[in-house]
Amino acid sequence: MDSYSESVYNKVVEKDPGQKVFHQAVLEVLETLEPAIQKFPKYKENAILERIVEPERIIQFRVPWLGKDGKIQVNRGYRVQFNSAIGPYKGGLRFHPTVTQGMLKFLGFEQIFKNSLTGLPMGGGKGGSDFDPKGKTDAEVESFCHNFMLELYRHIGQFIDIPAGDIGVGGREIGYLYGAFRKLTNDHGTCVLTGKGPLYGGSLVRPEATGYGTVYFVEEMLKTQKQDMKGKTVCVSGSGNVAQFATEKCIDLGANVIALSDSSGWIHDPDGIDREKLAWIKELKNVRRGRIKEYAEHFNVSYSSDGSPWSLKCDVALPCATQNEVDGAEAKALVDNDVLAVGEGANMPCVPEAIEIFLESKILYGPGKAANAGGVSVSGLEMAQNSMRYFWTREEVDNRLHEIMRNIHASAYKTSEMFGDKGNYVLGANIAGFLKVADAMIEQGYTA
Ligand code: NDP
Ligand code: 2IT
Repeated sequence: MDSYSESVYNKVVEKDPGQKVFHQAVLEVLETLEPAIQKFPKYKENAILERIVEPERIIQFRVPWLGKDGKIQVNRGYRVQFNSAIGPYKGGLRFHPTVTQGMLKFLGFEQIFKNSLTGLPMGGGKGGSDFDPKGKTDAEVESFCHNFMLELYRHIGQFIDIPAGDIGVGGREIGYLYGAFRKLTNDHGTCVLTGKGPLYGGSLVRPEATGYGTVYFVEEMLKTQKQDMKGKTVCVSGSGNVAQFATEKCIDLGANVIALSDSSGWIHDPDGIDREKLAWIKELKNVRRGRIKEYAEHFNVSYSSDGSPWSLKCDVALPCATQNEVDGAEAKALVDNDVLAVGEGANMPCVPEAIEIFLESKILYGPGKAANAGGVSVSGLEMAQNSMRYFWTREEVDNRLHEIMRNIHASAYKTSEMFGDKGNYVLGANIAGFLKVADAMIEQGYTA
């Protein structure tokens, strides 16, 4: 890195030495922005890098709630309002016991560039809690969501900050959060959350959007090599929202998904997951809230709590679980097994060494900021529909999602070419996302 970028990175580490995943996300972006920073001196002159790594605002709050035994529990809630240069803060809420301020800063930082790439007017934010929804009753989750909103409601709004789902926050949680917001504010019909149920203002195709969008992005990458998804063998990690709908779109396009996972282990189904099996998985995960191991028992396939799906031979790999889930050895195994394309449904699922291996081997590698932008894109479309007080059909939303994913691919590809590394989607996506936000920051003056 040049000395300017390096000094910005060193300050980030010095200020918050414990926030490792945030450092990782910042380092990747700074390294890839270098050609743009060198080409356009205005970014250094306007201290854009120093400003863009610092969240505009972070809210941290206490969330007391009632356990099923009637005892008071306490968790920590956060909202990181990272950058609002091009639109109100926009990004999901994560409920997972590992959530820290540093994790939400990494996710909020990534969201700035992702949201910019969608072409819609959305800034970057992220929030959540160290609350663990696993094993909790519906009543406990409802109590937590109500108490979380009891503080969050004063910081969000359709023109301020619009949260949505992420790990541990799906339709059930958004429903409870929205109900609490409505009760607290006597305000219905404005778009304060996305991912709402279609009965109360949600957009069709929002649940499917991240997974579908990831596969649309992979399709675009494959097209550059005159390939498509038909007949491809696919490994997917995770079995939550993103993994389920990535699998569904693979089935739609004639590909064969042979692996899925959760945080306990992974299944290998060599015959492939068909629509019926996928419907069974959706019921298992979204209704019964069970473990993927039950799939192996029910369909008599193999299950392992060691290793990962990345040891299998596949044409396409879709990490759709969580950050840093693909290490260097797994990336090497994928490349050695002739993987054609990797599309990140999750945020930052590949460690830096894995990314380097993918880039060096010249496989098609679609980073999360581009490949998983379909979710937030349809969130943007939900906001648009709510503003119009109107609904689009499923087909209309899906067509718009598809077009947005094609545009994101074209923009990342074109930018990689412009900056001298054609086909490096990491560089292309980071620079394309950055330029728009950085220019908006400059136009609005240094205090904005
Ligand atoms: P879900 O909560 O629906 O599913 C998460 C899945 O990942 C589960 O199978 C979960 O297993 C697994 N998982 C979570 N944490 C870990 C871990 N530490 N180790 C191994 N497996 C883990 O979340 P989503 O599907 O919504 O999110 C998945 C990824 O996609 C995240 O990185 C998220 O940030 C990203 N994303 C989500 C978007 C959305 O619209 N929902 C949009 C863009 C990106 P288990 O049940 O055992 O915990
Ligand atoms: O990481 C992400 O892009 C999301 N969790 C979705 C954010 C959103 O506002 O829909």
